[in-house]
Amino acid sequence: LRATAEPMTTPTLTRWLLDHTRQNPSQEDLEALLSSIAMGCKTISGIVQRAGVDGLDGAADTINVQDEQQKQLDIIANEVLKDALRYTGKVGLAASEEEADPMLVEEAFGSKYVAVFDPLDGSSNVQAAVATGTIFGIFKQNVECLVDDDDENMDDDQTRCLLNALQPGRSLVAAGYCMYSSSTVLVFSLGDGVHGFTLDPRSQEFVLSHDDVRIPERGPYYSFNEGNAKEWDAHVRGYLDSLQGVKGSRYVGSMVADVHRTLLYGGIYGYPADTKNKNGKLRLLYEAAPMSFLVEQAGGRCSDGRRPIMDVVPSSVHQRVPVFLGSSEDVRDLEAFYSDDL
Ligand code: AHM
Ligand code: MG
Repeated sequence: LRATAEPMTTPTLTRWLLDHTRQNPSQEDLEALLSSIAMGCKTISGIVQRAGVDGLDGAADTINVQDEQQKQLDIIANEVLKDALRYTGKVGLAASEEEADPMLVEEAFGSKYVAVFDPLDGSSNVQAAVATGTIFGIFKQNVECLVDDDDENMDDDQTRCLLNALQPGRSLVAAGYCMYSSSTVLVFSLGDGVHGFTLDPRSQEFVLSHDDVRIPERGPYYSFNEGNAKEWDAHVRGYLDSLQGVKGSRYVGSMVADVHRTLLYGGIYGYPADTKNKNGKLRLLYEAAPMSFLVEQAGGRCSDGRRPIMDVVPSSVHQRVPVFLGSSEDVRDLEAFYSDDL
């Protein structure tokens, strides 16, 4: 077959990944991982869309490690993603919002990659059919991980392997999210820009819809849960006061949807610490860090108020962190409100 100079149609994710692998052979593993995650997201998208019909939009009778009542869909989405990752044979360790501890993947002991994910973020919105999403990040293992079943030191080996999950956002090699909303959109970065693909409901293929996403330096919206304002510190309250009459307010209450809008239109998204939650609500490893990776790759900025989120090294899997991310100039303005008391 003779290749034409210009592609005639919008590339599907499958074709885009094939082209990308040809140009970046060293990223072959990552592209295989991304392909499997995309399959998992497609499955979750179908399940979320039918949840009201299938009676799956309610709570489960289980509590997760963070003392949150799980939704039925949290549990299902977690299983779908675990399966999708397991069968790649490339992920040796996986950490999920819905699992107390990172999981060693038996089928792939010793393999190079660590996956972290929030299978269905914003699931409290599901009953109202509001947007939800899957967030994921991929690290390379940085601690040698060899587990020998016959070895009397097996427990020590496993403990050492689990350390691979505690890496800062700066070490991510890929991250992304899939948003389940009026359309299903997969947005990811392999470390060279941000790309978005929309699921075509007819062909069930992801097609390129957002090539090389760049976040504007300033944006028109701020996105905070202002119901918590009384609990915030004076820095955040001061910053929010400075925005009144300057920016519009938009808050879905699903991080994926709020970050997606912020990436496309610009502005700032924040979930600050408050008097009840000293480190905020969002989890560093599988929410804040992957989103920060994407926002930085799109030219934006991410901070906990005083330092880049990407530099925060987790000491535990479910550690929380205050989050401010979005347009670089907007996040700098917020940081200036913190600089007084450094
Ligand atoms: P979850 O992981 O339990 O779904 O919680 C995370 C979600 C984010 O998607 C969202 O930004 C935030 O919680 C909303 O919290 P709140 O309802 O306090 O505004
Ligand atoms: Mg979450």
